[in-house]
Amino acid sequence: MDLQKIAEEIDAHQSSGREMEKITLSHPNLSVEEAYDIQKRCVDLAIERGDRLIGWKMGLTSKPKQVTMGVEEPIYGRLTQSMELTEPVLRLEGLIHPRVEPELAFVIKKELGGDNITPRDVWLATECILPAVEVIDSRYKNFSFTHIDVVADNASSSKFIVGDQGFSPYHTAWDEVGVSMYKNGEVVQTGAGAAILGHPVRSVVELAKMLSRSGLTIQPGNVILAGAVTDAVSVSEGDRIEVQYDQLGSLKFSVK
Ligand code: 0L1
Ligand code: MG
Repeated sequence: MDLQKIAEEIDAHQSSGREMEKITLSHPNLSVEEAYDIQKRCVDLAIERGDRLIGWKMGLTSKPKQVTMGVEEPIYGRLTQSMELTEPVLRLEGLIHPRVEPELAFVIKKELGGDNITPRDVWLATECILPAVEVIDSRYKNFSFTHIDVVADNASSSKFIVGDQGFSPYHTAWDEVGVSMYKNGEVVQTGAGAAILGHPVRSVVELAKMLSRSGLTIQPGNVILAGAVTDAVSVSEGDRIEVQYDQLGSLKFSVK
């Protein structure tokens, strides 16, 4: 199987914002390892065009989402510089069917890796935690895919925004942080940090373990989107999104 050719096809759809058929329809025997290989090749193509790897995201971090997908572990994706919104505006150009979900982001200051790391190791390696919102945008028609498809499509990574204020890892109990998401002034989702694998720190532990299977580590300076605190919500032109986080303030942006 030509993994590079599959990566080039997905990359073309990621870059142009055109939807595509699931790759498992034409390649039903792909393994999870091959799907991560395709994911890496896609991001390498973006890096060849001048983008830069700046971190990682964890997806399918809530039990209900894992059950829906028929998987028993989360998935990870790669975050690049061009995905980060540097002003509070989400532009729809180049996106297909974006959805937004409130998250917590870890900023890492020390290399983290290995298959036996603990939450204590993560706390020692964390510079700060930031409120964040991820914009997911599957390249597949109708946002419908298998585990293999979504891994190859970089775990639906598209855009993300983080708050300006970083908080000490010891600022609060992160599993108890309550979050309310508003769309055009109406509450559309509520949740708490515990939705992320019981505690967001467990998501970083899991990421380090999953990366170690491929000989990779989390690097100093990396930002990690730990996972969704609530279900994702579709957005369209003119929407105003505000997410309020207990003890962390709020994050707002508009959709244009
Ligand atoms: O970030 C996420 O939890 C989403 C991961 C991929 C699944 C999806 O696109 O809903
Ligand atoms: Mg997410």
